[in-house]
Amino acid sequence: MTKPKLTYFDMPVSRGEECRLALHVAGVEFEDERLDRAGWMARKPNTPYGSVPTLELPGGVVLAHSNAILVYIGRRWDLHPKDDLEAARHEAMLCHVEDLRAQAGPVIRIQGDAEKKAARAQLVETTLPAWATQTEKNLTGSPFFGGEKLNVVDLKLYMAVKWFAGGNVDHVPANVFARFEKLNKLYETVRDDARIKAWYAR
Ligand SMILES: N[C@@H](CCC(=O)N[C@@H](CS)C(=O)NCC(=O)O)C(=O)O
Repeated sequence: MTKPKLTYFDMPVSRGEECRLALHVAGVEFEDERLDRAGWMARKPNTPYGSVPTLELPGGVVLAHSNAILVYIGRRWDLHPKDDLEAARHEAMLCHVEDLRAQAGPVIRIQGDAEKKAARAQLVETTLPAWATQTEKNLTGSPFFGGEKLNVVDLKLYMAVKWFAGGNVDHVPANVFARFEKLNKLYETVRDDARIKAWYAR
């Protein structure tokens, strides 16, 4: 094995997609392994933490947990600050996105129509604005989190906003984050970056 292998579901979303984007932006040639449900169930027991994404490196080490993978990619290919304190600030924001997923994920998985609608209304009125307000409080750079340079944290924030901005989540308006100007600017700047466009044009 000569190339790193990124393993995730065959979907352009969430933790797997942000790691793919990080490798792509870093200019790393990688194997983009995409599993279906059956493939995943067979593989799950042999992954480090029973979850994807994983990043297998030449030499056989398998990394797991999206934030660890992103920070590894960022450190190795200059998409994460070298300064320890600034790096910790970026890592806190990576955790903040995982907090959003921990809160919103279970709501999105609710099935019954009435219950789903009520839970998503709560998401729109409370959870998402509270999360975005905290995000903006810490978003001191422009257009990216750390200023003028795109880092892995920006890719993670981009995927978090894209989850809803795509307009694909019933009962959550696509513009739910639009009034959060700094976050929205970061989202649009990542979206319009030539490297990101090239990834989606493949
Ligand atoms: N903290 C982990 C969470 C990983 C996680 O929950 N991954 C989901 C997909 S996004 C998964 O593996 N789901 C399938 C399963 O748990 O069997 C990370 O950041 O990577």
